Amino acid sequence: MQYVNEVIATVIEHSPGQPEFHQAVKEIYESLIPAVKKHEEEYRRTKILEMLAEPERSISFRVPWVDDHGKVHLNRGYRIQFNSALGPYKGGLRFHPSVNRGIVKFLGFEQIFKNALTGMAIGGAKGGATFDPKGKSDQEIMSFCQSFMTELFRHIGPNIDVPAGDIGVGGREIGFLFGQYKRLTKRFEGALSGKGVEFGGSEVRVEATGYGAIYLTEEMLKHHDDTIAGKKVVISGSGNVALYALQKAYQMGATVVTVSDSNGYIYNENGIDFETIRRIKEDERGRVKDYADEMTGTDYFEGGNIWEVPCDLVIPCATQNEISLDSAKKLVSNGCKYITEGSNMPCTREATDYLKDAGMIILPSKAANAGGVAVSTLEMSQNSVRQYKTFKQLDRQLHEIMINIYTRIMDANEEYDLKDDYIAGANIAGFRRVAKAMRLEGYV
Ligand code: NDP
Ligand code: 2IT
Repeated sequence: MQYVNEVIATVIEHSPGQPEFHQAVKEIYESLIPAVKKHEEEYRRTKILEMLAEPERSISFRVPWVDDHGKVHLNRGYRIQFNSALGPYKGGLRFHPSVNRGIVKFLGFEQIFKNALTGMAIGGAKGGATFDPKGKSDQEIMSFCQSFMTELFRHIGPNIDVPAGDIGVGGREIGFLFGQYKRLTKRFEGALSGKGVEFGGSEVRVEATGYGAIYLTEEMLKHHDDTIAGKKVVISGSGNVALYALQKAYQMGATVVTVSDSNGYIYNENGIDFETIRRIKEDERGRVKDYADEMTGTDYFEGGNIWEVPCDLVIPCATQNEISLDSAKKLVSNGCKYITEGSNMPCTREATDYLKDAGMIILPSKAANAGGVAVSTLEMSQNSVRQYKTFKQLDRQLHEIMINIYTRIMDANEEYDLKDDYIAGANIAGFRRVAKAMRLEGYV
């Protein structure tokens, strides 16, 4: 479609050197074509697609800090406040050496549509830093987080922008960030989500992304007269999302045979034990290799390709573009039927196209990992009315939210006759809500 292609070309031209952002814009906008066609004149006139691809505000800043030996380090921090049509900016912070403007923009752009899909009152944002938390002491992490917040605090707040965790940012980092926010502003308020439950954090936030991914998978499988029980599952990564996807999949009767980190993967045909891997990763900050060293019957494959392991359902939970075209071919030839995207944009464009053509059923990250930001938003609500909800209440709410996301996707699919194209359905359902809010608020 000409309008969509023109916008994609302009976005690429105006954001050189940001391949992940280009990939996200191209994938989302091409899938919106049926919905854009319906309102082409209005969308062209109001430049809605151009507007959506341009962040409302983009902040980058220096983050100096001092290590345990007195050496000075310098990293770059980002916060990209992409769209506030639906509510305060909302989205995670990523601390990883690969972070750059293009990666933060792709994540922030995806977040607009994901947040819209939850049906909640949250805009889209993302942030992060080039900092590598791996191997750093708690004191060094605290020093970095305090320096990061010393700039960020002036840009955020419970009704402005509420950051949370992502790769490299978990409960420990959010605690240090929150402490510094409080010191600088004199305010004890919900300017961050993912806090410890002792100081305003929500039950179920730690589990939310992984659990939500499995709840959505269950809905999808029901629709295909199938169940999670009995499935052989490959999960990549061994961080927050991977661990709790593993736990919930196990509780529902599946066997998760792998998890991984950037060094390699572990395999056990009888399944990976949740409590052991959780202790190694969360309490001891260890590696997946430590699990294989401790548990007989588990093999460790240093540098191995996890996508070669045969399975029925694959749940990538590490990072973007972790599934290449070659890996997609391996998954299909090994008989894998379903993919639930835990990580954001885990497949390259070529991999996605191949998987679709091969008939693989894809639950896109925007829907599959939306449980995290959804419970973050429940944390914001609890903070604003000083309320505490129990694990059971929130787990039930999360489950309902994931079912509603599935329904929204199916409604869009039905309206545009998209069959089981969950990617297009999720994008269209999210887009429609944001586009309408932007129109009602006055575009310019
Ligand atoms: P964590 O930092 O807790 O875990 C990340 C895991 O992925 C680690 O095992 C890490 O291995 C691995 N990993 C990260 N980067 C790479 C890389 N470049 N190559 C290979 N392995 C890598 O992050 P999360 O679990 O929070 O996030 C995982 C994914 O889920 C991300 O895509 C994130 O955007 C997405 N997500 C997270 C949400 C959340 O609530 N936390 C919500 C929605 C989406 P290693 O330790 O070796 O680096
Ligand atoms: O990608 C994501 O949705 C997140 N990292 C979680 C964002 C949040 O605000 O909880």
